[in-house]
Amino acid sequence: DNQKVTIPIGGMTCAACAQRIEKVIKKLDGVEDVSVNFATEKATVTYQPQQVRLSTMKEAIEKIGYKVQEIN
Ligand code: 9UX
Repeated sequence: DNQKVTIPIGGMTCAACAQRIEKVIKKLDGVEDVSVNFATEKATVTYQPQQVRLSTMKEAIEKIGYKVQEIN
């Protein structure tokens, strides 16, 4: 079954930042849906836990220059 997670993201300074992040997360195998909200500074991701790890998403976000806060 898929899982849904909310990832708090720091460092977004415009709405296009949210779109940049959506683009890199969407590219990961196992990610089914992603929505990044600039106003709330959160990404909501639906994914297959057997195919993609949270740490992989975190790395992808940090690689393009944003910060990931604590994930529960
Ligand atoms: Mo525009 Mo948001 O370069 O980083 S996408 S401020």
